[in-house]
Formats: sequence, structure tokens, C-alpha cells
Amino acid sequence: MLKSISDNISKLALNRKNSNDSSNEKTLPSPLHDVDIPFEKATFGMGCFWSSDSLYGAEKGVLRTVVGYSGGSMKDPVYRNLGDHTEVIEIHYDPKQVNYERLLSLFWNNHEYGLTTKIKKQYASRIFYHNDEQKRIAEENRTKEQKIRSNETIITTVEPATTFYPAEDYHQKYRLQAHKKLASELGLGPNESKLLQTSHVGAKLNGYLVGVGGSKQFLEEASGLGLNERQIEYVLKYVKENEHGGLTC
Ligand code: MHO
Repeated sequence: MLKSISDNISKLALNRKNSNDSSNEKTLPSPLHDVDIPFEKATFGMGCFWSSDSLYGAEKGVLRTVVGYSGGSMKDPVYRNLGDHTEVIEIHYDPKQVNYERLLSLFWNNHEYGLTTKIKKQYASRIFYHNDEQKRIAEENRTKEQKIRSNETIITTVEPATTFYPAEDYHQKYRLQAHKKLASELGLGPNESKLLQTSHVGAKLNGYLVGVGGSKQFLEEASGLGLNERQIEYVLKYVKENEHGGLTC
């Protein structure tokens, strides 16, 4: 009996504290979803798109990421019926902060299977360029990479970008969505299709939570992403745990 009274009192105290907090709402950080910066697109097929979503999301200068299907002829592919499409990551980046060469270096260094071994079209290694400059850089880059891997034959294709079909919501920011409470606090719950595809903070956390970017970079960026202290602490724990672990799919 006594215990339940004291429990209730502390609940009341907590509620009071929360309502005080919310009267300060305006000064509390709010998650940074929209960044209005001129951008360019890069599109890569490099195996299962969950890990490339994380790989690029935490990269400086990457504004947004979307996973989807591209490169095939079938209309309206879906995960269970992909036709001749490939899983791809579409990256929106600020060319003043990160260049196409850097994105390509992440491409070459973060998938192996499919680079020189023929596998299912779904996971094929493909670079989809959006303009002539990207085409030139990608082709030069592939030649350079082939020299490094002289005992293998790179089968990565460099081809023009075609229709991009965003994947189902549950594939977007897949690693972040595993943290249900955090995701929904940020407005990135499972039914937020638009934000899941466009959110800046969503792209970043989807990388950081699996250790991409590392704790130093995370701490430099965290408050600018509109996270509160508790959220920063929560994410930091996972960044630290995973930062040297590498990506899996
Ligand atoms: N191993 C995963 C791959 C998912 S992926 C988005 C699965 O079979 O579910 O291709």
C-alpha cells in the first residue's frame, strides 16, 4: 500500500516535470528532417541495400538517402517481385562537401561479392550515372580499380540512370527502424513513408546506429541534427559498440 502511494507520488512528480519540460518546448531541439541545399544524385547497385543505406547515410555531405529498385525494364517492381531490377541506393549529396570520387571510393571498398563474380541481378554491382561528368569519373575510376585488382575481372557496369522506384517503407532506414522508440519519437515510425525517404537526421542515424562515421564525428554533429541529450546518449552507446564492426546485411 505504502509503496503504491509513493509510486504514484513519483509518477505525479514525473508528470509535473514532463509538463514543465513541454512548456519549454520551443527551446527543445527538434529533429532536423529537411535540409534545403542544392544537391546532386548518385545511384549505386552494390548488393543488399540495407547496408549501403547506412554506409552513405553517415557520410559528411550526404543529405538524404533512399533505397529502391532500378536498372530493369519491368514496371513497378516490389521486393517480392523485382523482375530484372537491382537493389540500389540513391544518394543526394552536396558536391561542396563531398565529391563523386569519394562516393565511388566507398562504393569500391564496401562490396566485394558481385564486383568480380556474377550473381543475381538483384545484387549486381552497377553504377548509374546522372550526367556526363559522373560517367567519365566512374569509367576512369573503374579502370583504376581494375589495375589494383589485376588478377580478377571487374564486371561492374557503368550505365545511365533509369527510372528509380523507391522500395517499400520497411526497407527505408532499416537499421534505424530497428530502434522503434527512437524512430517514432523522431517522427520516423513505420508509417512515415515520406519522411523515411527524405529525412536528413534519419539518414545520419541509420548510419551512426551501426557505427558508421564513428563517435567523434557523431558527437560533432549530434546537436546540429536536433537530437536531445537523452537521444544523443542513446545513439552514442550504439555508435561506440559498433564503430569498428563493419557492415552486414
Ligand atoms: N538477407 C536479407 C537481405 C535483404 S535485402 C534488402 C534477407 O534475405 O532478408 O536484399
